[in-house]
Amino acid sequence: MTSVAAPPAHATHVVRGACPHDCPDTCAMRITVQDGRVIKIQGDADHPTTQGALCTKVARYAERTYHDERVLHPQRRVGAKGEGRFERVSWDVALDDIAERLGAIAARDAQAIVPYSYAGTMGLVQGEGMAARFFHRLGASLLDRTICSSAGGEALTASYGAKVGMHLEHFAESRLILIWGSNSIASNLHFWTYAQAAKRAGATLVCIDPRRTETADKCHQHLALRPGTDGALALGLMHELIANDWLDHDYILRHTEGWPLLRDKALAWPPERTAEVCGLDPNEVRSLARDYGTTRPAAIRLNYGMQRVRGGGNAVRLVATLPCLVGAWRHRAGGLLLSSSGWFPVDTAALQRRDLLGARRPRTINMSTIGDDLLRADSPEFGPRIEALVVYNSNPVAVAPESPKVVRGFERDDLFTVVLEHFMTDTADHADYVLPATTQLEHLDVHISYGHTYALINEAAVAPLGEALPNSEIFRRMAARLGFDEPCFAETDEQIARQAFGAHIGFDALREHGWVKLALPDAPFADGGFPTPSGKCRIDAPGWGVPDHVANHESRESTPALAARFPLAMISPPARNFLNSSFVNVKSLRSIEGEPLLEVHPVDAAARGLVDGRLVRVFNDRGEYWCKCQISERARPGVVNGLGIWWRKLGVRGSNVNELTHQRLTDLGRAPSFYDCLVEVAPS
Ligand SMILES: Nc1nc2c(c(=O)[nH]1)N[C@H]1C(S)=C(S)[C@@H](COP(=O)(O)OP(=O)(O)OC[C@H]3O[C@@H](n4cnc5c(=O)[nH]c(N)nc54)[C@H](O)[C@@H]3O)O[C@H]1N2
Ligand SMILES: Nc1nc2c(c(=O)[nH]1)N[C@H]1C(S)=C(S)[C@@H](COP(=O)(O)OP(=O)(O)OC[C@H]3O[C@@H](n4cnc5c(=O)[nH]c(N)nc54)[C@H](O)[C@@H]3O)O[C@H]1N2
Ligand SMILES: [Mo]
Repeated sequence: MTSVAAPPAHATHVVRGACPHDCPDTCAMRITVQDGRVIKIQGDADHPTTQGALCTKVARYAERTYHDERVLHPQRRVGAKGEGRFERVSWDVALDDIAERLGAIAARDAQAIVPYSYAGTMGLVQGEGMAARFFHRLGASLLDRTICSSAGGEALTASYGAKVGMHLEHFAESRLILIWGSNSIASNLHFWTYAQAAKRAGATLVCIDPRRTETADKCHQHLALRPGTDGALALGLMHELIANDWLDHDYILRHTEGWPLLRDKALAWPPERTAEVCGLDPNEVRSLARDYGTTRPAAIRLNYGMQRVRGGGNAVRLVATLPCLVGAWRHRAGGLLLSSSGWFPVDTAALQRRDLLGARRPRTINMSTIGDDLLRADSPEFGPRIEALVVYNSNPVAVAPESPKVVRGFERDDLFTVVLEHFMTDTADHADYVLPATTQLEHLDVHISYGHTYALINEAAVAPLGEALPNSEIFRRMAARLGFDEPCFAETDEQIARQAFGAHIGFDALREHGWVKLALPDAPFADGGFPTPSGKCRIDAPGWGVPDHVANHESRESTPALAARFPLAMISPPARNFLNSSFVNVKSLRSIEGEPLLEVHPVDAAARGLVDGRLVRVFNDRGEYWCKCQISERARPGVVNGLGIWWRKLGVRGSNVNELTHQRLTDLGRAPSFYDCLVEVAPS
């Protein structure tokens, strides 16, 4: 027997972590632990893209983990739904009752049970690992996870064949960077580091965003177009590339298919028409086209902000065509990055075990229409009424569109709702059971990134707090109670993590180094080689056709009568110090954000008698949202910016921006059109 010396009292050790949040940066973290408690969280200085820096939010992750409002024991509802009154119960009581309730529903039709989850953690183990196995084995409804990126994701797949693009690091060498539909400083900070390096080396930065963001402030130019007109702008740029022959004919010929069809469409978009639709000056269109047509290498950092409108998918396809037209891909610092997630060799079949469905083909529920779907009755088209929801890694009552309907759905007395959470969110308030989940400091996971090309490990730094359990363990225990005896339900988190990348990225290498860089070509499409069947960029894609500008669901052009009553377009981009609805309850971050705000241009404010700093009522036919008015030129005329997804209960009069958004979907990807929303504003 070997004896191990006890560590000296108060010794510290450092554990490798990965930020779990839904953000392109997926930072490598170093977690310092003392006496079983995390005392410090830092960005890993050795990780190439983290470079030792974390954002304000995650630098405070310990504050989140040790928050005195953490849910640390299973809770059973005693009050009315939404009231938030619960009593503590044991794990056995909670899990026995949940298994019995779900089992009884499944005996009639398991499709009446719906999992509801998104990217509260992006981990492959605590995300759709054991959870997906559980729901597949059960035969529950499938969930179409569309709430964030599926319009752009489908668009990239149509054009390039997968969600792939430039390496983050190479932006530092670009001479021109278009930051398109992204507030990088707020939501993609580690990209901004590379953009800054390029700027110092003489590159021009252009921001394309209806809002004058902090990122726009620091770019050389800002094109404040109307929301939902990016497709028109891309067509207008193409018009100028054609007219001035700034095209790379050789690249187009060898590495694209369908250009003549799009070329004809683009010829109908001279700068004047483009400017009229986009709300820009024709010279802004001309000068951007000249810069893009004549500067090498030119890169586009497209991001998901611009695809949350009806035509978001077509717009992404149009923008994604631009680097092919000018041959920007020839250089490693040219091309486009929307997402890098498609580069990762994730073994989804092993993680999620769809084969456990057998011959069953359950219906699919779109998470973006959960408001309507919870209120639907049985019907041949819809299938059974939803009788049970199991929510994890998501806060739908705050984040899903058209919350008046979402709330009504969650308030149904005949709905059985289980929520796995860290906190009593708006969604947890509506649960029958709230089950305490571990945070990233308390569980093992492995991660990919959608903004860089490194796989990462997250080791458990400390033991779970209270009675919290990892999501994986909660589903493992539910599976056991329902008698699921396939060997995959007995696998440990480490066994699941070891399957995540198959043989491509070894778990032991992740454990040893903390991260592993994917082996990819430097300039992936310098000589074509897109992951499509032909290896070409599909400008005309079978089943998708040729992209075109698609007007918003709600706008002056498409719905003039509605626009007469609700003349302002509202976008609702993230608040810098929150991560969607996460961190709203971390006091230090909430105090930086202050209160829910609506930015209104001075001209629009004057026309309505709005006063800076006063409460306003923002409304349309769907609902009302109260917040503080900030009169500011960050808003363009005709557009108001409702910042951040506040918890309803921490907002004004229990409301947040999603009171106003609708459930109509995007052209591709079946996604919500959060930023395609007409409203009116009045003093309150
Ligand atoms: N601090 C912080 N970081 C985050 C998040 C957060 O909530 N807070 N959220 C994370 C998540 S889930 C995601 S998906 C990513 C999102 O990250 P990005 O896709 O980079 O999007 P955002 O920074 O949210 O930027 C959206 C920007 O798009 C602009 N915009 C709105 N409508 C349009 C339009 O029609 N056209 C154009 N061109 N621009 C438009 C908005 O004004 C806003 O500045 O960020 C992640 N990072
Ligand atoms: N109006 C408007 N609405 C929007 C957006 C917008 O820009 N405007 N953005 C949309 C976008 S891009 C997105 S991605 C969605 C985001 O929607 P969600 O994915 O629902 O994101 P969050 O609001 O951050 O909620 C995640 C929840 O998961 C919990 N969580 C975190 N880690 C774990 C874990 O390990 N286990 C368990 N059980 N729970 C965990 C957190 O405590 C948090 O409450 O919102 C969308 N909604
Ligand atoms: Mo997102």
